[in-house]
Amino acid sequence: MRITRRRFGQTLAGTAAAAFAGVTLPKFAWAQKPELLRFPDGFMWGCATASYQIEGGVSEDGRKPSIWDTFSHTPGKTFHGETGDVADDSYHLYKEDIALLKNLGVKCYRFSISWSRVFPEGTGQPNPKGLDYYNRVVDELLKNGIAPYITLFHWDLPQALPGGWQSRDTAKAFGDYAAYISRHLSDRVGHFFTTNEFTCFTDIGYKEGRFAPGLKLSDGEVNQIRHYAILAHGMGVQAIRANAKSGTQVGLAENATVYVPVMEDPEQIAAARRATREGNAPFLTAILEGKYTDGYLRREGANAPKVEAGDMKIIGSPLDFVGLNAYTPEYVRADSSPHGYVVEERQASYPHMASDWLYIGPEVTYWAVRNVSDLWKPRAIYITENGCSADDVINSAGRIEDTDRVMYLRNHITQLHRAASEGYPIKGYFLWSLMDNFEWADGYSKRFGLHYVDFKTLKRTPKLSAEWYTEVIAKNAVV
Ligand code: GBH
Repeated sequence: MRITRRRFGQTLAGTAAAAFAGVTLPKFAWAQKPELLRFPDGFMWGCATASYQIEGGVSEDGRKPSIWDTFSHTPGKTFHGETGDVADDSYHLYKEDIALLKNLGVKCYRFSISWSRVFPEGTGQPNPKGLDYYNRVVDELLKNGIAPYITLFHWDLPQALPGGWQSRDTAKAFGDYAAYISRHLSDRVGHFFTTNEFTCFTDIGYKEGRFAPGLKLSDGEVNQIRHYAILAHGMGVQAIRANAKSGTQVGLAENATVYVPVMEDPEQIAAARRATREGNAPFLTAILEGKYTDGYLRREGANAPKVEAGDMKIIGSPLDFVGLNAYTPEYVRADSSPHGYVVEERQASYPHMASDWLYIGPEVTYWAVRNVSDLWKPRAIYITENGCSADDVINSAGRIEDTDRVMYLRNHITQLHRAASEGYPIKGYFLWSLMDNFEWADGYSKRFGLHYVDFKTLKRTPKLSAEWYTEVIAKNAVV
């Protein structure tokens, strides 16, 4: 087909067309350099970390152990018996870490508070020196123009709490802790996440035993733990509402299972929505609907959680935003089973990053936002974590050329751009992670950072991905 000058001109913006006046036009419109994929003005680019993974300083200034101190010091539980005793030593090096954030140009930083630094016994008397550390971090961030976003609970439960998440009292203790933190920090911190990733501190800790506290309890016991966990979230939301400065925004950071339709037709997309609702029934669905689905209660039968009057109302407390940690997809197809969908089995050849579980599927970043948004219409959504492990090495020039991580991130952020451009209420993105850190049961063997950390010297070195992310933030676009 012949493309006339007139037709071609219509496909270009006025300024671009003017630039071509008088020159021979290329044959096809798509030969033009495309515009960058820009994000909405004010989009919040950030990085994320968590207390036990970066802080070290485990017995300083009155901090007492969390269940992760106990677990990592138990032989055989973590890679090479590694622990968070020192980690990145961010307890002492936090100013250096905030300088790294500043160099990236991030607008915000998501970090978590070590509950047992502030309440060494989990409840009762607070430890002012513990809070002081977070006062220093918050002040240093603000001094550098970076908005602090605080996660209250990222798995490091105070060891002193009797029964841990097996006890309903732990939910109540979490509410008291949330009240105290929000009372003292909300003059400077505008956003709080209650908990991070329910399955990791309930199912993986209490059923599979691969995370702290390393138990293998029955389905009924685990469902009760899950219930106390979401109850804690709800109590936390209410405590923050009652104690924080007005206008403080509250949400959570959840690794909801992300269902990607096998193809984009209305039937498969509807199946992905159904799967999102049922597949996340014990956690996100219960929180955003204020009830357990009939399907979940039926499936669990006698093992379903015991719910006290008023619990579901607390659990369903309205949120200002939903935070989604997006890593790995499940592919779903519509079928005629009672739920109307089937989750596809993963082929052995399906590609993954350095962590065996980290299957590559950039569409998760789009579908995480879209499924949750279509189902529950939250006011705002953040991607609270996305990133990957890679087998980083320092080359002979002293550089870490992590092109695989850049590939991973570029594709995910492109998918996030799609969600933003379709009008979904996506407000920000936190890259996991600012720097290599203690990767839980994998110890220091899996690196997720934009900065390489030499765990002997604690020296931080920016990787190629840090350079790349700096450009993304500066241009507010995929680069
Ligand atoms: C997040 O979890 C965490 O919030 C963060 O602390 C962590 O460092 C980051 O991602 C990277 O892992 O034992 O093989 O079954 C992501 C979700 C769920 C992934 C638990 C690893 C256990 C893997 N994680 N899963 S395996």
